[in-house]
Amino acid sequence: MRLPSRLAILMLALAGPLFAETGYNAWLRYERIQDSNVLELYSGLPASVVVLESSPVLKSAQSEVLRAVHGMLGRTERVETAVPEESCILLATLAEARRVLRDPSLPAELPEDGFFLKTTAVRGHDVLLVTASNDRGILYGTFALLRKINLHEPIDHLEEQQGPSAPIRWTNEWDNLNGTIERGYGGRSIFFENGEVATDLRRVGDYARLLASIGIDGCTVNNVNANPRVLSSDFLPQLARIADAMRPWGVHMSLSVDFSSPKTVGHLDTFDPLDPNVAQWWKSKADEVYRVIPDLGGFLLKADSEGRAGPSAYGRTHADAANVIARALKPHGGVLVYRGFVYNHHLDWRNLKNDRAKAAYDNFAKLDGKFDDNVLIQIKYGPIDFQVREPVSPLPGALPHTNELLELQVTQEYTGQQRHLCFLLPLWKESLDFNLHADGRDTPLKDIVAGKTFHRPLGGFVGVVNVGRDDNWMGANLAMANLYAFGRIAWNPNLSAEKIVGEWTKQTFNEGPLVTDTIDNLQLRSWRIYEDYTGPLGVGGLTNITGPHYGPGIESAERNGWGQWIRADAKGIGMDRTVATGTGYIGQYSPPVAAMYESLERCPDNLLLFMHHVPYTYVLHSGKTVIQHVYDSHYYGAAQAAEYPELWRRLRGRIDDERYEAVLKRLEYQAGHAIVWRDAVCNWFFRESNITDAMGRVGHHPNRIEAEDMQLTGYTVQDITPWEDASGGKAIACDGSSCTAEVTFKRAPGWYDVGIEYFDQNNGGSHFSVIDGDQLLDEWNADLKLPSAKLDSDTSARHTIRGVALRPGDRIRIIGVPEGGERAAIDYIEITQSKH
Ligand code: GCW
Repeated sequence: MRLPSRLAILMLALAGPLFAETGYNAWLRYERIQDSNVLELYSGLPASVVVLESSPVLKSAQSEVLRAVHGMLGRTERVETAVPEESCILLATLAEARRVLRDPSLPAELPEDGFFLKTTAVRGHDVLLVTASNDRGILYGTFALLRKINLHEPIDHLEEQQGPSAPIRWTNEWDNLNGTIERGYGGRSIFFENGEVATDLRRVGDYARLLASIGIDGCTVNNVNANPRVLSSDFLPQLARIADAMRPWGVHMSLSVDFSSPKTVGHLDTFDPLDPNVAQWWKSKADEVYRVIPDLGGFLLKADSEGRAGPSAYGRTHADAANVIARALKPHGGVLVYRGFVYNHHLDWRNLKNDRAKAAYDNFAKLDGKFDDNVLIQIKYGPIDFQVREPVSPLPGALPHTNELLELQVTQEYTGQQRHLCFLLPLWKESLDFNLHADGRDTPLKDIVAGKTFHRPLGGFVGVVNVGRDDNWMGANLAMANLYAFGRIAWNPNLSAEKIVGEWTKQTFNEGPLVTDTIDNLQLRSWRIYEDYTGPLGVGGLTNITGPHYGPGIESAERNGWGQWIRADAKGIGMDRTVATGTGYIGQYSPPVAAMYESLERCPDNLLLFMHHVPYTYVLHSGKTVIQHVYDSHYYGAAQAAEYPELWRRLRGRIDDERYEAVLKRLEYQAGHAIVWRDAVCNWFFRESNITDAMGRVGHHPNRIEAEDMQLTGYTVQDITPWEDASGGKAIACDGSSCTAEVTFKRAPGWYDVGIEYFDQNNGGSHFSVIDGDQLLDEWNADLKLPSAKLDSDTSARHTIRGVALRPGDRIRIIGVPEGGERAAIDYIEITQSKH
């Protein structure tokens, strides 16, 4: 029997917002294949796609085949519910496949969510089989098959088995019920608006499809800083709609819960985890939740951290807290995920023995073995907080009797917030491959968290993603590679960064080697370059940690309770975390790892300042002093970032204009902001150490004219705080309706690029125009949507006017027109000889 109508299925598959080239379809664009040699590879593709049983997930798999084949090959498959007398693509469970095909080479069993792709035959007809032990596995196998076509790989002799590295592969979304997203940089929530679940959840379904295509099987939809309302009875039916939207893609919803819920939602007078009424409350609540959402993955709990309620209120342990909820979830097959990110953010900075990095281990290692078997501890890869460079947390090696999850951050909170290109997979790979030598064995992190090392029943990977309503989900097209990479690495941590990024680029853009090579190369280098111009030698984030975690704010880390100290003074820098003289953090590692970090000789340069306090003149393995390394790496990193737009421009006309322009704008902005970072860090270190740059760059900017030195009409000079956020510590701002800054050009006649370093606050949209004599050179609005309303490194941005003919005596005038609270402020102009 033929299903109702293949057109109907195709229409269904193609329904939903079909944006042109906004990035909405991400890596599932299924671009039409033009190359006849490639098309030839699929000439034998069967014309029918067969699904023997009906389920929402199998329907998704089938519709995906139709959509992809239609997109890439321009053909419309016939849909069938029985194997026809002709070749077919068969999507079937292993049990069904064995019954229908009688192929003895089929495996007896497959791991959950794993799949087997096989070219086989029945009654003399070819069968392209996608089989698995469960429907979700079939869906994953289908995506794997379609990916092969998207990558232009042959599919005529398939015999391939794959399974996920770990049972849990989830994302966390830090969405608030009011529609905002904590550390989200891609627009407002797709799940919530105005305190309710969003009315239109089509995007949620589309997101679940993207997640399924990379093997993600769970999604925690609300912020770990959880609003207790999620557990209130009237809210649950709304949440069920989200679960409904994701279910056809095999994605389980889970919820972040607040530990004080028995009191705040349940109106008990306590939330003490050992109180029987509290235990009963969690039990009834879990029963209620599962009545409404039967396939809920479980609950996620952030307790006793950053002001969240927790068991310490009653002198109880994290195990007491986790287990009381886990027991309520257990009868329903749910898990309780407990965040390992627990630390005191009121640490006394004066005490040199205090160390936030020790917190996770100190809190949890002693509780190993005390957690129920449906509890998992979710641990960030580093001991601090998603910094651009951290050592691997020692905690995973210290929990042999506890289920673990590794938490990675896809949203670029500390790594440029999607305005900077920073492809994080190389960082994750380094962490995953790191050998913690737990138990004196070879124990790479990836094996521990997957549950392999200690033979745990559960384990896996969590990515904090925070997608939003922007067309391209994350606010930047190239940042979507981080999401793709997270899914692929959670599926198989042994895949190389080159392979994964290659897959992503080819599916997201197209097959031209110039395009793919350029983009792969940009992505693969971007994390280290970001590290180079932002944070040297493992010192940690030099960003404004009490603000938006974005631009430089070097001393913001010091002299407060947050514990991200860099311990810099006039002589030296770095946290002494040694056992011998420091905080003792290094002693949390197994002996071989501890021995490496404890020793100045053996500690790798890139973590030196995380582990040791050294003088600025300390000589690295590279032969450079610490201070010269800081200068050199920041100049090198900024110079590399300056090349990004140049490299990108080579792709003009080779990819669609929409994404070409959107990415170019970001890369140009990044090149400018890398200079803000470079100068802030170098100037700050220079002032602190009083050691000059051997290359003579730091503090010398011969092409720069400070705004405060220009002839000003209306503009007033402002001191900028912190001082390193502006060149010379000063800027000019306009409090009238329009102000002017003017300077006479005195250099040789020629072609120049004129860069204007201005401040793009988020509380207005000032207008700038630049005039040479009577001629308007350029004008623009300050509308970059940067994360601050102040004049500081978060808002400092550069606008470059290229190829301007200048000669001595030219009067260059900048006219700033403020708008709203934004003051059309300017830091400096920089006039360099044009390369073009
Ligand atoms: O790094 C911090 C973030 C917080 C976040 C916290 C966490 C959701 O700045 O915004 O809170 O980590 O991971 O819980």
